[in-house]
Amino acid sequence: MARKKIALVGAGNIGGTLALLAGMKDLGDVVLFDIAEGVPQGKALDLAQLSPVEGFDASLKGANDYAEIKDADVVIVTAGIARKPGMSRDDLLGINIKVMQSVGEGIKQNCPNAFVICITNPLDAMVWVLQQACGLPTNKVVGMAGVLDSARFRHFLADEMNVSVEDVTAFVLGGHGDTMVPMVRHSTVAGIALPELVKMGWISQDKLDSIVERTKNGGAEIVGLLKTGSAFYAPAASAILMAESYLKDKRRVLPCAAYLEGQYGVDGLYVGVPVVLGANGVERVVEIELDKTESTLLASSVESVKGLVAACKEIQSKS
Ligand code: A3D
Repeated sequence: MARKKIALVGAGNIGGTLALLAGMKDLGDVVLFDIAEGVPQGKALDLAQLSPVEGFDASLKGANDYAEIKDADVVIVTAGIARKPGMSRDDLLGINIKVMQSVGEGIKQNCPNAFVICITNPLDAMVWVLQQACGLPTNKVVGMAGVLDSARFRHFLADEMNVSVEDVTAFVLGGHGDTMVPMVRHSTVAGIALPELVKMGWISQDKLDSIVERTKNGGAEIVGLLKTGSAFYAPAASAILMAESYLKDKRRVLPCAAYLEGQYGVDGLYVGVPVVLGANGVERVVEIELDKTESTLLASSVESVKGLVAACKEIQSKS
């Protein structure tokens, strides 16, 4: 059986880490694409020289020509610019729209059957632009944010309660930004929901509230520390988890930015919701009943995504 082909569009901090993880997990042959000449080639060569040490056979290649992503099974997109300190995700909009249009064209021409995962910010708007530009079916184009946001939530909770991260489940709904909705009622330690754990004295309500806030600002916290870019290890690992679920038809239930057509009362937008990811891409959107507070928070998150998409449409209509 031929090896799968993974195309990584953008060979920056996340792109390089994606290539490393795809190789270490033997997901398939990797092509790193970037407009910067030499960068994808240099990273690919460095990683290829790591393969004998780690013992994987996947090939790694760098490219500046879209023809090299031909027939890729999975495309993970990080092309664009990342946030600098003091810069909001929305500031990235104008620049990254143009990047998504060129990447979308490259995908349309070379790998129209791929499963596409967008990471470029502002995420919920960029995945919308990318899907429009590449024209692939909406179940084959998703955004990565929820796996990362819920991993951040899980890490903070496990750290606070001094338990294994493996036993903490969490998920986050809504757009990727400070309006995201960490779902307290649906997050657990070994199946015990967080409100129950507050009653049991495992965590105080104040601490839980501060962890929810810290999760919402998880990206900005790292931007503030790094000063020259944004998080890349955990974002890369999160997208690889999604790619693996697709390639191996695992049908993991993961929070992703998925195209909604009526679910959660949203139509025609990408919003973070739990979905089943399998060989057909997004196989099912998991629609849970929300209480009043959750509905209000989600509605405000959806409004901010709508605002971003409207801004994209305006910029596109002028260009
Ligand atoms: P960075 O290390 O700057 O890499 C971006 C790469 O894109 C650079 O190598 C550029 O040369 C390349 N590039 C720019 N324009 C193009 C183009 N037109 N075609 C191909 N390549 C191009 O950034 P990064 O890897 O740290 O982050 C990449 C993106 O992910 C940014 O938009 C971040 O804001 C975003 N990000 C999202 C999350 C989410 O959870 C959604 C988390 C972290 C970062």
